[in-house]
Amino acid sequence: MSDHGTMNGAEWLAKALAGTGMTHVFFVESVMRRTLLQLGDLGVKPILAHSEKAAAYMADGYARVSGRPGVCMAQSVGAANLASGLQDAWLGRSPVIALTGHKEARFQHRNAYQEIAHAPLFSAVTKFSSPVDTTAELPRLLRQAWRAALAEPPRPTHLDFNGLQGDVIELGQTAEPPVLETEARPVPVHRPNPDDRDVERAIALLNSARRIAIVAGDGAATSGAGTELLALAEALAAPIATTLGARDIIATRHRLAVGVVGSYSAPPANQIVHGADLVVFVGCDTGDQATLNWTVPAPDTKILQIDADPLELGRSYPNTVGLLGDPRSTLRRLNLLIGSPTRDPSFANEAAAIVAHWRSGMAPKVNKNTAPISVERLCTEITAALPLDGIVVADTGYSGIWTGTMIDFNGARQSYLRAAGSLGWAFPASLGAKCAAGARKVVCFTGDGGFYYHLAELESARRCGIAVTVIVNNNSGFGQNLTGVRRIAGNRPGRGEELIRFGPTDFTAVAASFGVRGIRVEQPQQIAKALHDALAAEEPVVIDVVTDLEPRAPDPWAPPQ
Ligand SMILES: Cc1ncc(C[n+]2csc(CCOP(=O)(O)OP(=O)(O)O)c2C)c(N)n1
Repeated sequence: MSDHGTMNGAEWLAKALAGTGMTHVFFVESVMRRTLLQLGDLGVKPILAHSEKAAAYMADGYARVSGRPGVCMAQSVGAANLASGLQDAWLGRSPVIALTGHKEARFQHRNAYQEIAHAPLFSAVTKFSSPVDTTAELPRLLRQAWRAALAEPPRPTHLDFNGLQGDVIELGQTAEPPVLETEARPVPVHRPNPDDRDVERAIALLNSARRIAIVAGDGAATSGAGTELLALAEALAAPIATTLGARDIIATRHRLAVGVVGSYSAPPANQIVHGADLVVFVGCDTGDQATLNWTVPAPDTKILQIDADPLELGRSYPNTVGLLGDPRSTLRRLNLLIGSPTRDPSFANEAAAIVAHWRSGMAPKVNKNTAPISVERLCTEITAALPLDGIVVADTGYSGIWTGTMIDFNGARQSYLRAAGSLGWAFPASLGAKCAAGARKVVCFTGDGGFYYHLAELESARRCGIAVTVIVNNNSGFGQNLTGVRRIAGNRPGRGEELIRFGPTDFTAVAASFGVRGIRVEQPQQIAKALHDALAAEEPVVIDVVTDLEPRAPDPWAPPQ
């Protein structure tokens, strides 16, 4: 602080961020060195990543676990890489704040080295993006970026600082207090309640339906609405399906839980939701993944939809009664009004029978006791080993389907984070998640294809002491894509496999070269001990599980054409 009660931009930024309770930021050198040093002095740990995309994924994992903004930073030429890493945070509704530098005005429009326009790069992946040209503007613009990131729906925001390294802003002075918010709150920051008239319509609809299915989406999970969801489901004898992102919202073994619905699912949930005469979407984006391309439920199904974002109400299903409100608050209100009606339990019983039938059909794979290891067995072992407050971070593709269908969660303090679609997201995201998780254990589940993307972050994990357990489902290829490639290649043996096969690679040797402990698992009997040892360790551990490329993850049930 100078004599005049002012401070430079670096000090302001560091104090403002530290004042929010943030514990880590994620970056690639060369950016905002003064700010990063001051952040370190204030107890906020700067995590140096090996690529900007990984830094963005780390900030995303941090944000998803903490419910608070995750911050990532890159210099001008790294901005495009950083923006590409925000795609998953955008799709996954995660409050990531990206800070970049850009060259000063005198460099613009004259072939400046290493620089293209940043605004177009960030326009598709942020809901607020602004240049910050002077230190005087920094406080209000950072407050705006902060509020916008947290506002419903939470999504990335971006500030582009004057100076290649954002450094021009760091030098100017400001007299504003370094404060970003009046009260530190996680998402959802506000919990609005729906209009009385809409609530009346909703109650009438619920009372008139016989076969009600609930679909809890990512917004319901963010809202922490599990208890209220179960209460409504019990009162209505309604099975609960979830999106992949809400897999952890209720105990997955609860008798009303029917699993993940949509395209990354096992058959029961689709079949059950499709058989409902009223579907209650709670905090669900009703996108193609959640609805199997808008076929589950069928397009003309009666819908009651609860969402805190008015743009979501009726977006994909025309026959919708909408309740604009926070899922948890809104469900509380509905529960009070609905009371304990006498309901016919036959739809819930039907649903439970479908789930039980599917589970018994999976038993041979779950219990498979020989090599090659079945992924269903691996997932069941993860269920058994996961601490009561453990966190699973899953990559996209089969990693999402397998973990979302075959790992069970207790509906209490266990968490499940999944990639919103970007292959390779899980490993860096798990590192960020661990930074926010404190003593909670974090398990990353990735295929070898996904793990290859950001192998270099093994070095970051070791250097920064980020103790995650990385489970690599090592089938030496892009397993999920085998079916599609074979279809195009005319099912001729071997044809097209060069499009999807890798390895074989021993990821324990890769890990060892980074100074990270590895455990190789080739037999199903070795899984339990490997998980036990890795989870007991206070260091990162890679469990390299050798599996086979051929087995297929569960296929979703689709309605008859
Ligand atoms: C950035 C990106 N590129 C490509 C894809 C397409 N894709 C989805 S799953 C997948 C294969 C994943 O392979 P791996 O991680 O080894 O898991 P496996 O399917 O073998 O279990 C690919 C290429 C994607 N989702 N994201």
